[in-house]
Amino acid sequence: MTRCGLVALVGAPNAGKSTLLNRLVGQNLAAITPKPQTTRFRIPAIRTEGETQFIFVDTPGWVSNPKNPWHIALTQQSLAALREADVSVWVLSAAQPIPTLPPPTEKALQKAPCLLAALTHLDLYPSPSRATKLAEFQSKLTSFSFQNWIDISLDQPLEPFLQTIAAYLPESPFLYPSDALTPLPQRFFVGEILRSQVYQHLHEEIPYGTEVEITLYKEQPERDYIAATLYVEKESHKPIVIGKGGQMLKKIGTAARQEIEQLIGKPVFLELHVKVAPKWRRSPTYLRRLGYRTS
Ligand SMILES: Nc1nc2c(ncn2[C@@H]2O[C@H](COP(=O)(O)OP(=O)(O)OP(=O)(O)O)[C@@H](O)[C@H]2O)c(=O)[nH]1
Ligand SMILES: [Mg+2]
Repeated sequence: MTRCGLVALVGAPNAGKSTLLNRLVGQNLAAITPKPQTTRFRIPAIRTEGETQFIFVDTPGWVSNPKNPWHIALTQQSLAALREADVSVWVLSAAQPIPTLPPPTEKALQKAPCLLAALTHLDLYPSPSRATKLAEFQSKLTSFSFQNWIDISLDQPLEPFLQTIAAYLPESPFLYPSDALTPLPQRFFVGEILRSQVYQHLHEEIPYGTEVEITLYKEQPERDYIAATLYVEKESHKPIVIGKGGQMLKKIGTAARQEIEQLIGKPVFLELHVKVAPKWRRSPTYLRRLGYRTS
């Protein structure tokens, strides 16, 4: 009998959820940056091994002190992933303080049918303090019933983690073909690449206040044609994203185009526009348009 199920990767911003997702499926699907709130939507990614199919779901980091409807929409996605999951993995960074949780998230984690703790960033500690750090997390998080604690920092193998999860997955036929990687369309990942380039090239509030909409994705035999709009929150942000003589937008576009071409394996024509969506992070209408569920 085969096993198959949803495995939610949840946690605070910057905990290392997307890094773990990419390691688990051996592909750079989710954007990774040193800045928080890199992931904004749920990203399912599939790994099939023998009789087991894992459907991992990367999620946006939850926001402990939400300041706007966007923060709430981000947190809601990790809650939705927890509701659907067969196994929930709380990704905890040893480089961050023991996290505070938004109350609905705390409840959801306490109710999760199967909860695992996965520690990241322990590679930053030499061996005696590595064990102490792990013990410190275990002693502070006693109100949750973890089935297991696993160190999945960058220097650790993934096998013990995969074997533990496999044991908790329900018996079920596979939900996807065994060579499937993700049910999301390529244009979603094009948006991710663009946003990660915005994160890498721009600083302070700008990356958080920028969202990407792919407005046209035309597949052609020789060269795909993609048009995208970068929405910024304020008129004053527009010239920063565009740069002097269009230099910044050009840099972002060139770097993104190269990554997109690697992803899809053929040349791409990428057209970028910058528009102002006033205070989009506070506007349910803009949030819905940009793909967020606001209720
Ligand atoms: N040293 C070390 N760095 C790590 C580890 N895991 C992730 N990182 C780094 O931590 C930073 C954040 O990683 P992400 O995977 O983007 O974190 P995330 O939880 O997906 O963050 P959000 O999407 O913003 O919620 C990146 O700079 C990673 O390279 C780890 O185990 N050890
Ligand atoms: Mg992420």
